[in-house]
Amino acid sequence: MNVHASALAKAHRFDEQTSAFAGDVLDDLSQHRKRLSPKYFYDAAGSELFEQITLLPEYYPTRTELGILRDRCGAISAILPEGAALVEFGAGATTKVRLLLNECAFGAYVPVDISGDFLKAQADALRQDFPALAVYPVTADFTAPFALPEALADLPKVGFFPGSTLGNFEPHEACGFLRSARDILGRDAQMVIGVDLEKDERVLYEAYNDKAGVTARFNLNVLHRINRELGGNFDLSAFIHRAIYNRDRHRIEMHLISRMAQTVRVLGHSFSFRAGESIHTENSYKYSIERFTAMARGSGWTPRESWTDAAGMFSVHALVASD
Ligand code: AVJ
Repeated sequence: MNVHASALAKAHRFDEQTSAFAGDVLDDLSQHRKRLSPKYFYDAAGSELFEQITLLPEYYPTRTELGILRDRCGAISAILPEGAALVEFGAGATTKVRLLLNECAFGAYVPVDISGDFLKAQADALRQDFPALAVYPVTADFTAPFALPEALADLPKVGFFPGSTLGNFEPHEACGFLRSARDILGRDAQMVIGVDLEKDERVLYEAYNDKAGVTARFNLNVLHRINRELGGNFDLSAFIHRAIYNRDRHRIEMHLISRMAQTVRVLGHSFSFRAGESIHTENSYKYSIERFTAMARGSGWTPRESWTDAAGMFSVHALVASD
Protein backbone atom coordinates (compact mmCIF):
# COMPACT_ATOMS: atom_id res chain seq x y z
CA MET A 1 0.00 0.00 0.00
CA ASN A 2 1.41 3.45 -0.83
CA VAL A 3 1.53 6.32 1.69
CA HIS A 4 -1.46 8.01 0.15
CA ALA A 5 -3.58 4.86 0.36
CA SER A 6 -2.71 4.11 3.98
CA ALA A 7 -3.66 7.67 5.02
CA LEU A 8 -6.96 7.29 3.17
CA ALA A 9 -7.60 3.91 4.74
CA LYS A 10 -7.30 5.44 8.21
CA ALA A 11 -9.43 8.50 7.44
CA HIS A 12 -12.25 6.53 5.82
CA ARG A 13 -11.92 3.19 7.62
CA PHE A 14 -11.49 1.45 4.27
CA ASP A 15 -10.53 -2.20 4.11
CA GLU A 16 -7.26 -3.11 2.39
CA GLN A 17 -8.80 -3.63 -1.06
CA THR A 18 -10.78 -0.38 -0.99
CA SER A 19 -7.67 1.53 0.18
CA ALA A 20 -5.67 0.17 -2.73
CA PHE A 21 -8.53 1.10 -5.10
CA ALA A 22 -8.68 4.64 -3.60
CA GLY A 23 -4.92 5.14 -3.89
CA ASP A 24 -4.84 3.95 -7.51
CA VAL A 25 -7.86 6.03 -8.55
CA LEU A 26 -6.44 9.26 -7.07
CA ASP A 27 -3.01 8.61 -8.64
CA ASP A 28 -4.42 7.60 -12.01
CA LEU A 29 -6.84 10.53 -12.34
CA SER A 30 -4.01 12.93 -11.39
CA GLN A 31 -1.92 11.92 -14.40
CA HIS A 32 -1.48 14.21 -17.39
CA ARG A 33 -3.19 11.46 -19.39
CA LYS A 34 -5.92 10.25 -17.05
CA ARG A 35 -6.29 6.50 -16.75
CA LEU A 36 -7.89 3.76 -14.61
CA SER A 37 -6.72 0.16 -14.27
CA PRO A 38 -8.87 -2.51 -16.01
CA LYS A 39 -8.53 -4.71 -12.91
CA TYR A 40 -11.18 -2.48 -11.28
CA PHE A 41 -13.84 -3.37 -13.87
CA TYR A 42 -14.72 -6.55 -12.01
CA ASP A 43 -16.97 -5.72 -9.09
CA ALA A 44 -20.18 -7.82 -8.93
CA ALA A 45 -21.93 -5.67 -11.58
CA GLY A 46 -18.83 -5.54 -13.79
CA SER A 47 -18.31 -9.31 -13.62
CA GLU A 48 -21.95 -9.79 -14.62
CA LEU A 49 -21.53 -7.35 -17.54
CA PHE A 50 -18.39 -9.19 -18.63
CA GLU A 51 -20.34 -12.48 -18.65
CA GLN A 52 -22.87 -10.74 -20.93
CA ILE A 53 -20.02 -9.53 -23.19
CA THR A 54 -18.81 -13.12 -23.64
CA LEU A 55 -22.24 -13.99 -25.12
CA LEU A 56 -22.39 -11.07 -27.61
CA PRO A 57 -22.40 -12.02 -31.29
CA GLU A 58 -19.54 -9.57 -31.95
CA TYR A 59 -17.34 -10.74 -29.05
CA TYR A 60 -15.57 -13.73 -30.61
CA PRO A 61 -12.73 -14.46 -28.06
CA THR A 62 -14.58 -16.51 -25.43
CA ARG A 63 -16.52 -18.77 -27.75
CA THR A 64 -13.53 -19.18 -30.10
CA GLU A 65 -11.19 -20.18 -27.26
CA LEU A 66 -13.82 -22.59 -25.89
CA GLY A 67 -14.09 -24.14 -29.36
CA ILE A 68 -10.30 -24.63 -29.54
CA LEU A 69 -10.20 -26.18 -26.05
CA ARG A 70 -13.15 -28.45 -26.90
CA ASP A 71 -11.64 -29.59 -30.22
CA ARG A 72 -8.09 -29.97 -28.90
CA CYS A 73 -8.47 -31.09 -25.30
CA GLY A 74 -7.42 -34.60 -26.35
CA ALA A 75 -4.19 -33.30 -27.88
CA ILE A 76 -3.62 -30.92 -24.97
CA SER A 77 -4.08 -33.54 -22.28
CA ALA A 78 -1.89 -36.00 -24.22
CA ILE A 79 1.16 -33.79 -23.63
CA LEU A 80 0.41 -33.02 -19.97
CA PRO A 81 1.77 -35.22 -17.15
CA GLU A 82 -0.71 -37.41 -15.26
CA GLY A 83 -1.61 -36.44 -11.70
CA ALA A 84 -0.36 -32.86 -12.07
CA ALA A 85 -1.53 -29.85 -10.05
CA LEU A 86 -3.42 -27.53 -12.42
CA VAL A 87 -2.83 -23.92 -11.31
CA GLU A 88 -5.28 -21.45 -12.85
CA PHE A 89 -4.22 -17.79 -12.78
CA GLY A 90 -7.44 -15.81 -12.21
CA ALA A 91 -10.75 -17.49 -11.53
CA GLY A 92 -13.73 -16.54 -13.67
CA ALA A 93 -16.36 -18.90 -15.04
CA THR A 94 -15.27 -22.55 -14.70
CA THR A 95 -16.44 -23.54 -18.20
CA LYS A 96 -12.92 -23.63 -19.67
CA VAL A 97 -11.16 -25.46 -16.87
CA ARG A 98 -13.93 -28.08 -16.80
CA LEU A 99 -12.96 -29.05 -20.36
CA LEU A 100 -9.42 -29.85 -19.16
CA LEU A 101 -10.58 -31.52 -15.93
CA ASN A 102 -12.93 -33.80 -17.89
CA GLU A 103 -10.20 -34.87 -20.26
CA CYS A 104 -7.11 -35.15 -18.10
CA ALA A 105 -6.46 -36.89 -14.76
CA PHE A 106 -5.18 -34.03 -12.60
CA GLY A 107 -4.07 -34.65 -9.01
CA ALA A 108 -5.16 -31.21 -7.80
CA TYR A 109 -6.74 -27.97 -8.97
CA VAL A 110 -5.45 -24.64 -7.63
CA PRO A 111 -7.51 -21.58 -8.66
CA VAL A 112 -5.68 -18.35 -7.76
CA ASP A 113 -7.62 -15.11 -7.51
CA ILE A 114 -7.67 -11.88 -5.54
CA SER A 115 -11.40 -12.22 -4.81
CA GLY A 116 -11.68 -14.85 -2.06
CA ASP A 117 -15.49 -15.13 -1.94
CA PHE A 118 -15.95 -15.91 -5.60
CA LEU A 119 -13.04 -18.33 -5.42
CA LYS A 120 -14.62 -20.32 -2.58
CA ALA A 121 -17.99 -20.60 -4.36
CA GLN A 122 -16.25 -21.78 -7.51
CA ALA A 123 -14.13 -24.29 -5.57
CA ASP A 124 -17.23 -25.75 -3.88
CA ALA A 125 -19.01 -26.24 -7.21
CA LEU A 126 -15.99 -28.06 -8.64
CA ARG A 127 -15.64 -30.30 -5.55
CA GLN A 128 -19.26 -31.38 -6.10
CA ASP A 129 -18.72 -32.28 -9.74
CA PHE A 130 -15.20 -33.74 -9.36
CA PRO A 131 -15.30 -35.50 -5.95
CA ALA A 132 -11.91 -37.15 -6.49
CA LEU A 133 -10.16 -33.86 -7.23
CA ALA A 134 -8.27 -32.03 -4.45
CA VAL A 135 -9.13 -28.32 -4.79
CA TYR A 136 -6.83 -25.77 -3.11
CA PRO A 137 -8.06 -22.20 -3.72
CA VAL A 138 -5.35 -19.57 -3.17
CA THR A 139 -6.37 -15.95 -2.49
CA ALA A 140 -3.58 -13.88 -4.03
CA ASP A 141 -2.85 -11.24 -6.64
CA PHE A 142 -1.38 -13.48 -9.32
CA THR A 143 0.56 -10.59 -10.91
CA ALA A 144 2.91 -10.77 -7.87
CA PRO A 145 4.84 -13.83 -6.58
CA PHE A 146 2.84 -16.14 -4.26
CA ALA A 147 3.48 -19.57 -2.73
CA LEU A 148 1.74 -22.78 -3.79
CA PRO A 149 0.28 -24.98 -1.01
CA GLU A 150 2.94 -27.20 0.62
CA ALA A 151 0.87 -30.33 -0.11
CA LEU A 152 1.53 -29.93 -3.85
CA ALA A 153 5.32 -29.92 -3.56
CA ASP A 154 5.78 -33.35 -5.14
CA LEU A 155 3.22 -33.03 -7.96
CA PRO A 156 4.14 -31.92 -11.48
CA LYS A 157 2.72 -28.43 -12.17
CA VAL A 158 0.64 -27.17 -15.10
CA GLY A 159 -0.29 -23.48 -15.31
CA PHE A 160 -3.54 -22.42 -16.99
CA PHE A 161 -4.10 -18.82 -18.10
CA PRO A 162 -7.04 -18.68 -20.52
CA GLY A 163 -9.10 -15.76 -21.81
CA SER A 164 -6.26 -13.66 -23.23
CA THR A 165 -6.03 -11.88 -19.88
CA LEU A 166 -2.34 -11.56 -20.82
CA GLY A 167 -3.56 -8.95 -23.34
CA ASN A 168 -4.32 -6.51 -20.50
CA PHE A 169 -0.61 -6.34 -19.60
CA GLU A 170 1.92 -4.04 -21.23
CA PRO A 171 4.43 -6.20 -23.17
CA HIS A 172 7.09 -5.83 -20.43
CA GLU A 173 4.48 -6.76 -17.78
CA ALA A 174 3.44 -9.80 -19.85
CA CYS A 175 7.11 -10.94 -19.87
CA GLY A 176 7.27 -10.32 -16.12
CA PHE A 177 4.13 -12.37 -15.55
CA LEU A 178 5.43 -15.30 -17.63
CA ARG A 179 8.76 -15.23 -15.76
CA SER A 180 7.04 -15.11 -12.40
CA ALA A 181 4.68 -17.96 -13.37
CA ARG A 182 7.78 -19.99 -14.32
CA ASP A 183 9.28 -19.31 -10.87
CA ILE A 184 6.06 -20.15 -9.01
CA LEU A 185 5.42 -23.38 -10.95
CA GLY A 186 9.04 -24.50 -10.85
CA ARG A 187 11.24 -26.85 -12.90
CA ASP A 188 9.64 -29.00 -15.60
CA ALA A 189 6.35 -27.12 -15.33
CA GLN A 190 4.08 -26.68 -18.31
CA MET A 191 1.67 -23.90 -19.11
CA VAL A 192 -1.51 -23.70 -21.23
CA ILE A 193 -2.29 -20.13 -22.21
CA GLY A 194 -4.91 -18.46 -24.42
CA VAL A 195 -3.83 -15.47 -26.54
CA ASP A 196 -6.01 -13.35 -28.82
CA LEU A 197 -4.64 -12.79 -32.32
CA GLU A 198 -4.32 -9.78 -34.62
CA LYS A 199 -7.00 -9.75 -37.27
CA ASP A 200 -9.18 -7.59 -39.51
CA GLU A 201 -9.51 -4.25 -37.72
CA ARG A 202 -13.25 -4.10 -38.33
CA VAL A 203 -13.76 -7.40 -36.50
CA LEU A 204 -11.73 -6.07 -33.57
CA TYR A 205 -13.57 -2.75 -33.60
CA GLU A 206 -16.99 -4.40 -33.51
CA ALA A 207 -15.98 -6.80 -30.71
CA TYR A 208 -15.33 -3.79 -28.45
CA ASN A 209 -18.13 -1.53 -29.80
CA ASP A 210 -21.08 -3.95 -29.72
CA LYS A 211 -24.44 -2.80 -31.04
CA ALA A 212 -26.27 -3.61 -27.80
CA GLY A 213 -23.95 -1.28 -25.86
CA VAL A 214 -22.93 -3.87 -23.25
CA THR A 215 -19.21 -3.01 -23.56
CA ALA A 216 -20.10 0.67 -23.07
CA ARG A 217 -21.95 -0.20 -19.85
CA PHE A 218 -19.02 -2.39 -18.73
CA ASN A 219 -16.59 0.50 -19.31
CA LEU A 220 -18.81 3.12 -17.62
CA ASN A 221 -19.43 0.80 -14.64
CA VAL A 222 -15.96 1.64 -13.27
CA LEU A 223 -17.16 5.24 -12.72
CA HIS A 224 -20.23 3.89 -10.95
CA ARG A 225 -17.94 1.80 -8.75
CA ILE A 226 -15.87 4.91 -7.86
CA ASN A 227 -19.10 6.72 -6.93
CA ARG A 228 -20.32 3.85 -4.78
CA GLU A 229 -17.13 2.71 -3.05
CA LEU A 230 -15.24 6.01 -2.88
CA GLY A 231 -18.11 8.51 -2.71
CA GLY A 232 -17.30 10.05 -6.11
CA ASN A 233 -19.77 12.20 -8.02
CA PHE A 234 -19.21 11.09 -11.63
CA ASP A 235 -22.22 11.78 -13.85
CA LEU A 236 -22.20 8.69 -16.07
CA SER A 237 -24.23 10.42 -18.77
CA ALA A 238 -21.41 12.99 -19.13
CA PHE A 239 -18.97 10.34 -20.46
CA ILE A 240 -19.07 8.18 -23.56
CA HIS A 241 -17.44 4.83 -24.27
CA ARG A 242 -14.89 4.72 -27.06
CA ALA A 243 -12.82 1.73 -28.21
CA ILE A 244 -10.23 2.10 -30.99
CA TYR A 245 -7.60 -0.17 -32.51
CA ASN A 246 -4.08 1.22 -32.12
CA ARG A 247 -2.39 -0.42 -35.12
CA ASP A 248 1.17 0.63 -34.24
CA ARG A 249 0.94 -0.93 -30.78
CA HIS A 250 -1.25 -3.91 -31.76
CA ARG A 251 -3.87 -3.13 -29.15
CA ILE A 252 -7.50 -2.23 -28.61
CA GLU A 253 -7.74 0.79 -26.33
CA MET A 254 -10.84 1.58 -24.32
CA HIS A 255 -11.49 5.14 -23.23
CA LEU A 256 -14.17 7.10 -21.41
CA ILE A 257 -14.50 10.49 -23.12
CA SER A 258 -15.80 13.55 -21.29
CA ARG A 259 -18.65 15.05 -23.31
CA MET A 260 -18.05 18.53 -21.86
CA ALA A 261 -15.78 20.56 -19.62
CA GLN A 262 -16.58 19.40 -16.10
CA THR A 263 -15.14 18.90 -12.63
CA VAL A 264 -15.58 15.66 -10.70
CA ARG A 265 -14.88 15.13 -7.00
CA VAL A 266 -13.52 11.94 -5.45
CA LEU A 267 -12.48 11.67 -1.77
CA GLY A 268 -12.05 15.42 -1.39
CA HIS A 269 -10.01 15.82 -4.58
CA SER A 270 -11.22 17.69 -7.70
CA PHE A 271 -10.46 16.46 -11.18
CA SER A 272 -11.11 18.80 -14.12
CA PHE A 273 -11.91 17.47 -17.56
CA ARG A 274 -11.76 19.32 -20.87
CA ALA A 275 -14.51 18.56 -23.42
CA GLY A 276 -13.28 15.49 -25.31
CA GLU A 277 -10.67 14.55 -22.69
CA SER A 278 -10.15 10.82 -22.18
CA ILE A 279 -9.74 8.45 -19.25
CA HIS A 280 -7.81 5.50 -20.72
CA THR A 281 -9.38 2.43 -19.06
CA GLU A 282 -7.99 -0.63 -20.85
CA ASN A 283 -5.52 -1.99 -23.35
CA SER A 284 -6.19 -5.35 -24.93
CA TYR A 285 -3.03 -6.38 -26.79
CA LYS A 286 -3.32 -8.67 -29.80
CA TYR A 287 -0.42 -10.94 -30.78
CA SER A 288 0.75 -12.90 -33.79
CA ILE A 289 1.74 -16.53 -33.04
CA GLU A 290 5.35 -15.53 -33.74
CA ARG A 291 5.37 -12.48 -31.47
CA PHE A 292 3.80 -14.45 -28.62
CA THR A 293 6.12 -17.46 -28.91
CA ALA A 294 9.17 -15.16 -29.13
CA MET A 295 8.01 -13.41 -25.95
CA ALA A 296 7.50 -16.78 -24.19
CA ARG A 297 11.04 -17.86 -25.23
CA GLY A 298 12.43 -14.67 -23.74
CA SER A 299 10.54 -15.24 -20.47
CA GLY A 300 11.64 -18.71 -19.35
CA TRP A 301 9.41 -20.92 -21.50
CA THR A 302 9.87 -23.12 -24.58
CA PRO A 303 6.82 -23.18 -26.87
CA ARG A 304 5.76 -26.79 -27.41
CA GLU A 305 2.59 -26.55 -29.48
CA SER A 306 0.15 -23.86 -30.68
CA TRP A 307 -3.46 -24.39 -31.72
CA THR A 308 -5.86 -21.98 -33.43
CA ASP A 309 -9.43 -22.10 -34.75
CA ALA A 310 -9.91 -22.56 -38.51
CA ALA A 311 -10.28 -18.80 -39.07
CA GLY A 312 -7.11 -17.98 -37.06
CA MET A 313 -8.93 -15.69 -34.64
CA PHE A 314 -7.55 -16.97 -31.33
CA SER A 315 -4.66 -19.16 -30.15
CA VAL A 316 -3.97 -21.61 -27.33
CA HIS A 317 -0.33 -22.46 -26.54
CA ALA A 318 1.38 -25.23 -24.60
CA LEU A 319 4.69 -24.08 -23.10
CA VAL A 320 7.35 -26.02 -21.21
CA ALA A 321 9.58 -24.39 -18.58
CA SER A 322 13.09 -23.82 -19.98
CA ASP A 323 16.01 -25.04 -17.84
C1 AVJ B 1 -10.92 -10.20 -20.16
C2 AVJ B 1 -9.13 -8.75 -20.78
C3 AVJ B 1 -9.66 -10.63 -22.14
O1 AVJ B 1 -9.61 -7.64 -23.43
O2 AVJ B 1 -11.18 -8.69 -24.48
C4 AVJ B 1 -13.85 -7.31 -23.04
C5 AVJ B 1 -11.87 -7.64 -21.40
N1 AVJ B 1 -12.83 -5.54 -22.39
N2 AVJ B 1 -14.44 -6.25 -23.62
C6 AVJ B 1 -10.64 -8.33 -23.45
C7 AVJ B 1 -12.83 -6.87 -22.26
C8 AVJ B 1 -13.82 -5.18 -23.21
C9 AVJ B 1 -11.24 -8.80 -22.11
N3 AVJ B 1 -10.25 -9.56 -21.30
